[in-house]
Amino acid sequence: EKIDVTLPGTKISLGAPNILEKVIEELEEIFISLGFDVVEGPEVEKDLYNFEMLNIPKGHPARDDQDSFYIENDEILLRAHTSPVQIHTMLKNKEKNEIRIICPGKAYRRDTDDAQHSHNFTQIEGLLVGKNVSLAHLKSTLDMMTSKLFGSANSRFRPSGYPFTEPSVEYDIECFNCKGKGCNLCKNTGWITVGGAGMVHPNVLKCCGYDTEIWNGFAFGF
Ligand code: 2NM
Repeated sequence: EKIDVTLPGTKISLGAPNILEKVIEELEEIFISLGFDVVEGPEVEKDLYNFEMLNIPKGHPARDDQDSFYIENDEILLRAHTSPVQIHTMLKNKEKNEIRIICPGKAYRRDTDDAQHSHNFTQIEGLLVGKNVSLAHLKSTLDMMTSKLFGSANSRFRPSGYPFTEPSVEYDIECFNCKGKGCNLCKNTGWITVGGAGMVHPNVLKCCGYDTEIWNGFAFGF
């Protein structure tokens, strides 16, 4: 038996980076340059970390069986957001000093898949815990992120309501397609919602062992 070494080799086709991984890596670099650490955690979580410690009490609509994937029993579920990673990080921080993290990863919800929904979507959440942290720090951090990601864009906060932040806001940027004039991409509003954010609710900080007379913080989720 002979091998013809002059035969052409098997052609290896090039793959392409996954588009979600690309955006995550880009955002990780942006936030690392701002002094944040990247933290990951489990996708199977306890109800305690996914809801209870985030100031989402029993009976809140967000806990409804219809919204979450409970497995085994009513205490274990596929995480509905990456926020439990932030809770674990605050609990592990025994010295109770400053925290600056982002938590990228998959989240699971009982949504019907369409152009804007997925039952298994990709998220990036962020948490900063410090002293005298303000909404202005939050907005400048988000503006820094969007200007590095998209080039400069006007932005605004709109009032919102989350159980785990107070006050809560939604973060919009001016539509890059029509420059704010209104088009079918931005539903004629001139703005595109990037995500939600707010000042971490004192109940959440207290649950994680932080003295709210000294510490406060902001969080966001996209
Ligand atoms: C969002 C909007 C606002 C958030 C809060 C926390 C924690 F753990 F610090 F309380 N993690 N993520 C948060 C806040 C998430 O997503 C739309």
